[in-house]
Amino acid sequence: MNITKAVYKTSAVDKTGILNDGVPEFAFVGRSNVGKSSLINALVNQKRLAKTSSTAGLTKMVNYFDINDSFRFVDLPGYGFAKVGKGQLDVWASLMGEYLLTSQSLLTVFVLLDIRIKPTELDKAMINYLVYHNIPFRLLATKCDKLSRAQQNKSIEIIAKELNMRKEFIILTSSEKRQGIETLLNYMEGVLDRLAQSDE
Ligand SMILES: Nc1nc2c(ncn2[C@@H]2O[C@H](COP(=O)(O)OP(=O)(O)OP(=O)(O)O)[C@@H](O)[C@H]2O)c(=O)[nH]1
Ligand SMILES: [Mg+2]
Repeated sequence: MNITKAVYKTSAVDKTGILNDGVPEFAFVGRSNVGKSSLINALVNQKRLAKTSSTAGLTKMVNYFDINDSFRFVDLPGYGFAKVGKGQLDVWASLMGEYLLTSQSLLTVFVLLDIRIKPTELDKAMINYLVYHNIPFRLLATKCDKLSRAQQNKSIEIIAKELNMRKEFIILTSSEKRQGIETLLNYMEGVLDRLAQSDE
């Protein structure tokens, strides 16, 4: 699949802003700074569609991007940002919960994990939440350019074991080197094709 058009649509700061107009969505979640916005930019081949930052906790809203006039990417706020106070954490949890549970056209949630870091309790909580609520998801390892191929293999085995998943379930990516971008686009194309068939 080629992405030929990608435009910012809107942002939701609370549940009233969550879109439910039938357009299929792929959402990106993960710890703050894991590389969600960078991955969206790599997928659409633009440098600055989704705002990225070396300052953790930049994306605080649910940001929607229209892709090829037919589906959406949704950049979700990162979790595990140390400087966030309890009040803000509640806002985050309620916005995320609202998004994940009420989005009728959510096709897949991509859970991003830094290839160099063992999954945290928050990563596990997120995955358990998706399993519990029967929300389809895939795991993505990010920033793979930071490791050699041999180290990537080793890390992916550790991560898979920690999460009780098969390592084939994790797609290795690098926004910097465009590793895994085509695999990810093909995966999404497959999901969209199946949706089109089920609608016929
Ligand atoms: N080397 C390398 N750095 C990356 C990669 N992806 C992201 N980064 C860097 O990691 C930092 C965070 O990236 P973002 O895309 O802003 O992360 P995010 O998950 O959107 O963060 P929040 O919006 O704060 O939740 C930036 O400094 C990026 O340049 C990658 O594939 N390789
Ligand atoms: Mg971001």
